[in-house]
Amino acid sequence: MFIDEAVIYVKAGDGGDGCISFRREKYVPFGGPNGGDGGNGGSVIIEARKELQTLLDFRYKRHFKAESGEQGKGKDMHGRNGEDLILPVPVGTVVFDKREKLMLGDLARHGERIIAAKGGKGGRGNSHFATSVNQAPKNAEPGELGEERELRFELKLLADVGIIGFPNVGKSSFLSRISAARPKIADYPFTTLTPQLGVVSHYGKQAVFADIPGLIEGAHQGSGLGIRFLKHIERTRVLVHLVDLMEVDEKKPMRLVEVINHELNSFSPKLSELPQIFAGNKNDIPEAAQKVMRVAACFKEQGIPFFSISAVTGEGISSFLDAVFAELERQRAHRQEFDPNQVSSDSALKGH
Ligand SMILES: Nc1nc2c(ncn2[C@@H]2O[C@H](COP(=O)(O)OP(=O)(O)OP(=O)(O)O)[C@@H](O)[C@H]2O)c(=O)[nH]1
Ligand SMILES: [Mg+2]
Repeated sequence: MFIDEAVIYVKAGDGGDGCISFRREKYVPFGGPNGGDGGNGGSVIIEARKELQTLLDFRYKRHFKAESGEQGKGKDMHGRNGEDLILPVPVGTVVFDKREKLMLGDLARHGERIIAAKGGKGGRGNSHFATSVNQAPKNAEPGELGEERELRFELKLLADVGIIGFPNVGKSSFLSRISAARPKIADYPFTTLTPQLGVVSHYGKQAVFADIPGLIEGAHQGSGLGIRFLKHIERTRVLVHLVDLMEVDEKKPMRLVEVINHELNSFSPKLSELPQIFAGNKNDIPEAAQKVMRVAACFKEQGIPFFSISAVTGEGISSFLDAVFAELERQRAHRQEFDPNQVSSDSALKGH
């Protein structure tokens, strides 16, 4: 289980002060009070949105303030209310008051909202304070202060994309290149022993990628690290299948792919049916780069797109991610079409 977290500070808008003012009319030396009320401050509202997958955006901006109400004006004019500030979060986000350690809400459905900080009420103007004894009150109420809070968001993440391939092909290097995750990388097989998740943002789209231990032939019979860890990618929607260009036989590149697919199928036929996007890694090494054309041609013959990337230099990764995210969007749309009540991250609530 991987929990995405964010801590932010929110402040609702203050209420505007009530106004002290008196009527001025010709021939009336002391007009009555006509100070208007201050406007209410805007509240900070948290809203669940199904388009969002992670809390990544809150790593860059952490302070949020709603608009304050305007002060009241003369002639009984009410000050303008401050606008509410709506902060979108992914469906499945649980909101806590950090200091009080209090849960404020569990936003389980698209469109659900909670008020995280309430705007201050505007103060009343002096026209409210006239009495029979005091016809010209020189007092008005100040606006209330808006609430402020430190919030903690918690979101259970499920991987959207699984990274598969033989040991040492560069799966962890790829994840560390595209996310803030820092899995162990080393020049020997089975460096990764447990699944690692990373949050990836690509042109405003977000997804969670899972890096898992490498698979080898016979894994389903227990060779290498076996296939038990495949359960961590069972509920992903797209697989990134990496091939080491140094290892691949350029005449029969599909051979390596078939071995992996056989292992996936032995674990779960459903897993082997997930869409896979293929890339040859390590194209920064000249001998590897020389193979790319031929390997790509073999894939193309079968109508399968093939990308050439380097997890070290970053070459080719952007267009590869374009393809991965495009497929992911297709899968998400497909899922919603068949089950409109299910939103993309609701399964996160059910646990892993
Ligand atoms: N030249 C080059 N080396 C790479 C590239 N990607 C990974 N490597 C190297 O390949 C080796 C294996 O990389 P890892 O990222 O640990 O591979 P992995 O697929 O996660 O391996 P396991 O966890 O053992 O399955 C390391 O020495 C990396 O530095 C690449 O694009 N170019
Ligand atoms: Mg690894």
